[in-house]
Amino acid sequence: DDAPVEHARRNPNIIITGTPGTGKTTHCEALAARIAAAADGTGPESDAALAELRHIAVNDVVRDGNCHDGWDAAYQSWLVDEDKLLDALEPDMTSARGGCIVDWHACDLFPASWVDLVVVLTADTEPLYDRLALRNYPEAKMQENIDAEIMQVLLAEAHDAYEPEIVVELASNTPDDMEANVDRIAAWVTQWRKDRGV
Ligand code: DAT
Repeated sequence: DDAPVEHARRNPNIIITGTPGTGKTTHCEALAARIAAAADGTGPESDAALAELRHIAVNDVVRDGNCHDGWDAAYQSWLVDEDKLLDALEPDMTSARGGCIVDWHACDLFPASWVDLVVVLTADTEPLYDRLALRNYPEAKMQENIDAEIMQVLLAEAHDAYEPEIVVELASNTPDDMEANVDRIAAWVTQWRKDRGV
């Protein structure tokens, strides 16, 4: 039947994903600043719904929670143990509070039941190349990431793993894009809570 299902979470869990360099960290930091302002009452009234959200930097969880089998020096990344990572994230992601904003360069590891919105950030080749060049990525890693972005790997991964209604693609080429994206995510959170009478 069509009876509405009571949602177990008070706040939506949001995955911010995208190829390295598309702007996940930058977007999450901007969101975290708005969350902090909403929580301490210095933000605009229109951001009130953000007060209970929190940013979980998955890279920090991997490093601090030892959710890896070491550092791959040639590739300059952790060899992530996904089972350990999911165990570390589970208490927050399945809590009644919810409201976890999680940024990671993959998304299909997260169980669909944990996820209310998947934001796939995308960037054009030119700005992405410039951003990755500044990081001094090894050539192979650079090329792999540029190729993955051109092939829209993350977008395909998100669409394979989650319902189409919860996957949104947002362009992240300019500071204006970022500002618009953060506004849009904040507005989406507000609407999500309103729809559920939170
Ligand atoms: P990620 O976390 O996805 O690897 P990031 O947030 O660290 O990416 O961003 C990489 C660099 O690009 C950083 O110097 C900020 C810049 N950047 C990200 N999004 C941008 C945007 N929409 N406009 C301009 N610069 C952006």
